[in-house]
Amino acid sequence: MSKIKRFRLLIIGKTGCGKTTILTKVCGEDVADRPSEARGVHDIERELVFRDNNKLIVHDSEGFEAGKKHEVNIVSDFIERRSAMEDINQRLHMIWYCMETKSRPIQHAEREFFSNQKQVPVIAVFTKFEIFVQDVLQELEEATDEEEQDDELEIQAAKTAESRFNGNHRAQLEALPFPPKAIVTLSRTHVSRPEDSRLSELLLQTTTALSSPNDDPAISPERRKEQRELRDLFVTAQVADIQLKVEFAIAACMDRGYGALWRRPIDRKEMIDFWNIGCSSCNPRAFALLDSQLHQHVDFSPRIVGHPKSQDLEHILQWNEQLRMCAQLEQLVIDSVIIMKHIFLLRTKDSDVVKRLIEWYDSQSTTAKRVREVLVDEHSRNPHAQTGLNPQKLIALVNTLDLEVPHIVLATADAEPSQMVSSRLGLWHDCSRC
Ligand SMILES: Nc1nc2c(ncn2[C@@H]2O[C@H](COP(=O)(O)OP(=O)(O)OP(=O)(O)O)[C@@H](O)[C@H]2O)c(=O)[nH]1
Ligand SMILES: [Mg+2]
Repeated sequence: MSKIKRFRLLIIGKTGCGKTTILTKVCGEDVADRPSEARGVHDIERELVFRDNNKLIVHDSEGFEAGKKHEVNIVSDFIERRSAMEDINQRLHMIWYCMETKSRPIQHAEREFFSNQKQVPVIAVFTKFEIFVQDVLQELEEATDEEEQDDELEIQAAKTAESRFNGNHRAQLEALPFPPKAIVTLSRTHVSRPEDSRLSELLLQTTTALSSPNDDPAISPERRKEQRELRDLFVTAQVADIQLKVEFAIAACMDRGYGALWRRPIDRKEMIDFWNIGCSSCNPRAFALLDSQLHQHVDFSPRIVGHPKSQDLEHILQWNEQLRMCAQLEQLVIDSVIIMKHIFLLRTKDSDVVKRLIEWYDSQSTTAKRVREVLVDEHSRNPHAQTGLNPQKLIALVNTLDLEVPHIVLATADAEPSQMVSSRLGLWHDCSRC
């Protein structure tokens, strides 16, 4: 069991640059709605914890105004102290340094920040990038005659803004002694989906910054394991990017799954843990319930490739035996991950609803049929292969399937899952104190 319980993030940025907006999207909770997180209130020492997300702790700092040496010192001391802490749960794991994208060059405070070495990875986040593009568009409009089409100008403005940003902001930051691990631009974060605002890019870069390079012999196996756990914890904690959860869940399962080809029940720890619903370590009861329901309905379903009752059994029996087992495992993993994605999106806490959802997926879902079809097609092309598909192919398959609306009929007349029902059935408990 991992000893790391919460991911500790420091978010720095001048007031109004969009820090709370980013946090709200990443944590899935309206941080600004809570009185203690009123705009402009900052105390870097204060731990921001979230009601429904127990895997994340955030420290919020308003950054540095020119000439305020005292604030620079407070932040520097905090980072130095927190990054040296013995206890990994007290240690700082990541810094997002936010700046509003302006046409003026990088400020003195930023230059100073990235001139000192830190023991914690830093990602530079340029917010409100669309305003920067808008300013360039206005400039182009003023300089162009009426003939030019609006949409052509918009494309040109986006390109010009991008190249100005790369030539100025990015180049200046990258030339500093200790540049950020990554530079990400965000647009319309307050009103867009994570993939449109590029928030997904911030999450992806954060996981990359947490990964230790494979070829660095100076990193001990323990440190490497710790980094991996931190990265997985971050993927679990964030709720903005579902594709990232899918990717990590499938990659982790396939990594270990092929090693235990014959084993049933399959190990569903990663498949479940990344969704932060029935977490195996902090909520073992919920985990066991989900695990056993998935096992009952998915592992022995007649849908599974090679099931004795399936109509195409004769065809499947022509495949190499090892390949048959690989295809079965791939199907079990994909089925479980898609079901977890549905449970996550439904935000249901009712174990009866969960049970019905799993039954629906197994018996009626067209997505499940599609998954089977794709796997049979893929493997039929090379029936004598001894290995399964590349995990990237499985990830792409799941992430390109449209979400299907489940048809679930609830037993109770008052379909709204009530607090009482969920606590009686005991699937969930309040794990905010775990
Ligand atoms: N145009 C635009 N506005 C944004 C964007 N992100 C956030 N905002 C708006 O900017 C304002 C400030 O955002 P906050 O998230 O409260 O900023 P903050 O950094 O937390 O501010 P303080 O708590 O005062 O430090 C809000 O009105 C947001 O809706 C963006 O990408 N584009
Ligand atoms: Mg704020």
